[in-house]
Amino acid sequence: MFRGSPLNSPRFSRFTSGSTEGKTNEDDDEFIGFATLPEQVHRKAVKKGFEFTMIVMGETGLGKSTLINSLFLTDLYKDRIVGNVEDRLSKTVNIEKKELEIEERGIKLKLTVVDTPGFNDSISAEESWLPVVQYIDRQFEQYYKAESGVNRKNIMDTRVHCCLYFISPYGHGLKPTDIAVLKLLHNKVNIVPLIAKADMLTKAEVKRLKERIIKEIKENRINIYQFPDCDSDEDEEFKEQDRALKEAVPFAVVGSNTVVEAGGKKIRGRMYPWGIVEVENPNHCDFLKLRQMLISTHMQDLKDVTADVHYENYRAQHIASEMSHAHKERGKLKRDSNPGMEDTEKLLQQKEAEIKKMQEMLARMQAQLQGVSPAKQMNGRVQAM
Ligand SMILES: Nc1nc2c(ncn2[C@@H]2O[C@H](COP(=O)(O)OP(=O)(O)O)[C@@H](O)[C@H]2O)c(=O)[nH]1
Ligand SMILES: [Mg+2]
Repeated sequence: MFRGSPLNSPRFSRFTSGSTEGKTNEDDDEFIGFATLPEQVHRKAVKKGFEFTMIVMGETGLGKSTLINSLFLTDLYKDRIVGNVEDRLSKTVNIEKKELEIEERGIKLKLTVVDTPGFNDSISAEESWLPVVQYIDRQFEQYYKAESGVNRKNIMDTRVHCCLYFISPYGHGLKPTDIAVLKLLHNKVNIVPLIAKADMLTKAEVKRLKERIIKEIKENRINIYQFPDCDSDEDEEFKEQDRALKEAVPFAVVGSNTVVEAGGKKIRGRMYPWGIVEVENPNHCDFLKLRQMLISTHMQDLKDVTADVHYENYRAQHIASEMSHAHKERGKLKRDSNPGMEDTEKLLQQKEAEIKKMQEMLARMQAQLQGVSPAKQMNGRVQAM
């Protein structure tokens, strides 16, 4: 009858007794409820969806567009009809944004891949990489404006979270152009270095080139994306996977737009007279490691580093330049108003000088008048007459 009474409710009695006996499902009642916070965050994030943007950079002809296609545009969406990629792929001449909405188990991901023409070692190289740097800056600028605006609720985050940087397999490491471009980019975006067309190299050559590149990156103080440390309480398998991932940098990749038959299976690969290089075979290249890292293990960290380090960097610089601009303007204002002030002062000084002159004249005249007797004055006047 009085089931609603708090005194009689099982919840109240459990609270006071603290007994752990006879726990039932109703024990959940004991919680205030904030344990559902992760769930709430999750639900909200899921509703909003996730956004991730990456850009590719490096010399032309290193297989950037091919790798993008291999990574995302076709095999991730087996149901999607993308058409024959080989036909569509031509030399990239402009910065091209490719957007994809992916949904997996109800979770939406808006993936943007920015393809760039890359550069070649010609004199006009700067002309080709500068637009990329400007593109990255522009996304920061847009975000900054949106963030300082009135409607901050639904900001579209187009900031670039990752830059896949392609290094030639033919050289002996980084070229001077690579170093210059990387230095322009490294404080703006997470750089993930790749050895392009790894099928051109033997296993030993890949190993040597990787060591060389890492050494040169260090020597030139280039900041590439640092993989976060693995939690010590993770299981051994996870730790091993994490170690292997870190050791694989720069990832040696192979891209292909063709599906070939191997052992009765259709696989993405490159067919040579002596055999097939399989894109998704971990013994052939690091393609799978790269894709796993980007999509399933490090996407959120790449986003966090972008927001906490690169964007904050931009924001601090932007505010500093705004302040110095304001400072200059104020200085200019003072200087601008100076001539006016000087003019008035000069005028005042002139007037004062004139007044002083007249006063002196008056004083002299008075002195003259006082010094001369009235008679003389009269005489004078008479004489003058
Ligand atoms: N050997 C080899 N060739 C590749 C690979 N990826 C792309 N290619 C070829 O390299 C050429 C240039 O590729 P593309 O993707 O247009 O290069 P981008 O200029 O960097 O975008 C094309 O003929 C591709 O078929 C690769 O992993 N290995
Ligand atoms: Mg291209």
